[in-house]
Amino acid sequence: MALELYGSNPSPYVRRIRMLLDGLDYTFHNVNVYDPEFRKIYTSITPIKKLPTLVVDDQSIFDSHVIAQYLFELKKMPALTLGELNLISAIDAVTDSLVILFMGMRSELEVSNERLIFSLQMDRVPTCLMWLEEQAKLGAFDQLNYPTMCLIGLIDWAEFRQLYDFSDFPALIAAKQQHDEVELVKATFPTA
Ligand SMILES: N[C@@H](CCC(=O)N[C@@H](CS)C(=O)NCC(=O)O)C(=O)O
Repeated sequence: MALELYGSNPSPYVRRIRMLLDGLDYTFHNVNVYDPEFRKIYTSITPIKKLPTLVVDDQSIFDSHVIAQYLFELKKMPALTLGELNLISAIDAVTDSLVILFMGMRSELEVSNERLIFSLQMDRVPTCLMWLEEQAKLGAFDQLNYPTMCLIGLIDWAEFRQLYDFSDFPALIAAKQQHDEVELVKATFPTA
């Protein structure tokens, strides 16, 4: 079985999959999803044209959630609980909102509370982080499990891109820092 992962180095959605792929033999294609030439090729791999995509022999698997489900089954790991899925949904909500704000800036739009699309994201990010902060205090991220990999991906990416200051959420920072020295975490840290 050949596993090929299409992703980029800093992407939070890709990093969680790279961590989950630990122990499996796979090829990593580090690509630029915004490059028009690459997008032409990528159409034949995924119509969604987002990262990550995992190609297993001739089968493409789109979206980190479906890839994760596939890898959980492949590695015979227990299915995620509803509580864990909620953690991931809240982390994804923050990630998606920061992506929208980032794309707004890259598109040279007015990224402010005056624009509905951006004010919705600016409202969602702190409420999700406050909820996640409470979960962190309860120990939700003490193990280096899949939700924790998702959290690490979010915080390191947002800091790498200078998109968000997490200092109002010390329990989340502390939860992430518990795992900073793990080889797998260090090996997948975002780089330019
Ligand atoms: N729900 C998707 C989100 C993936 C996603 O947004 N990936 C970003 C990179 S971090 C991307 O490919 N963006 C390109 C685009 O939106 O066209 C997943 O979980 O895989």
